[in-house]
Amino acid sequence: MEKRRIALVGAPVALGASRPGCAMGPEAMRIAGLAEALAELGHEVSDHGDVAPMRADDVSLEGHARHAAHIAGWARALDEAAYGLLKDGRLPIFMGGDHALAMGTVSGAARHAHEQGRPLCVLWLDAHADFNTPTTSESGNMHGMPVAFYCGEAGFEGILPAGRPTVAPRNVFMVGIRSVDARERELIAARGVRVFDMRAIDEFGVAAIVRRILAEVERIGAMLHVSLDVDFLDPTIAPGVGTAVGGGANLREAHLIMEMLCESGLTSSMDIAELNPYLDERGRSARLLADLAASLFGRQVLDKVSTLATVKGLQ
Ligand code: EXY
Ligand code: MN
Ligand code: MN
Ligand code: MN
Repeated sequence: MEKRRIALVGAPVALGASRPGCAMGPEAMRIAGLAEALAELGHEVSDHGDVAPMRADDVSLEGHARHAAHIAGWARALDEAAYGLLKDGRLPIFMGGDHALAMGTVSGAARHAHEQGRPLCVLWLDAHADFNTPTTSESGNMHGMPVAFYCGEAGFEGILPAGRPTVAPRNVFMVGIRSVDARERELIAARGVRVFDMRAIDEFGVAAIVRRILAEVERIGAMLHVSLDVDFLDPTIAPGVGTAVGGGANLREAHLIMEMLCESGLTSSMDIAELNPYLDERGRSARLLADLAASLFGRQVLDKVSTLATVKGLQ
């Protein structure tokens, strides 16, 4: 694959979730050797350290949104970080941090794409839809709201300057979904978000689904932000997460998605969200995430051409 200028950025957002621990995520990803794994593949890798939240005392939201001003400060800082790094020709990987981080990272990516005259697509790998608003949320946890935010739903006014580019809901592709609140379900259906739940994975397989998504991204000439929530994976392989839901993606499905993303060359930015090292088992979730990121950026066990030739020889 083409050699990329990859920028690692820590985003230790923690107050979007109710269980503490996600603030340790970036450090765990560093210890798991993410930078080294990517550099070994020939990419230019730089670690930009951890982002700090900006001030956003001016923000107060109607409804139920815990720590709204603090999360707004993160959204502002991460929007700037994503936008600036992309503009500089880098491929940022944001190491979370709970998923509220995507309010900023995706908004920054959408702003950059808009300036390039291109749409932004988002591949949202998650057990959850994260499409609540302060009005619909039962928990008030803002890590359940980032997609609604960057798609421009009402209720988040004042977090970023008015008029910022949003993501068209039909350009959001959710894969692995298996836990959606009642009012969230109505919203994602009404807005036309494209959802491939676990049932779809079981029925069609991840290859058919991802092929279709990538063909659409290519067709519309979009940039692609990949947002990987640890709870997309089955908790038996990735226990280091506070919102585990059984029946998630297995190791082979997750690697296949990463390998297909790699072959497409379409990924322009990425989040690794919700890693909670306090709940992990001796770093195994962090190591798995580093392995998956390495697959996305070119690691393969065997050369695909020779593997296919062997398969052909059997026919
Ligand atoms: N839908 C639930 C809520 O809004 O509280 C659960 C959200 C979990 C969010 C995790 C990060 O994906
Ligand atoms: Mn999530
Ligand atoms: Mn989730
Ligand atoms: Mn692999």
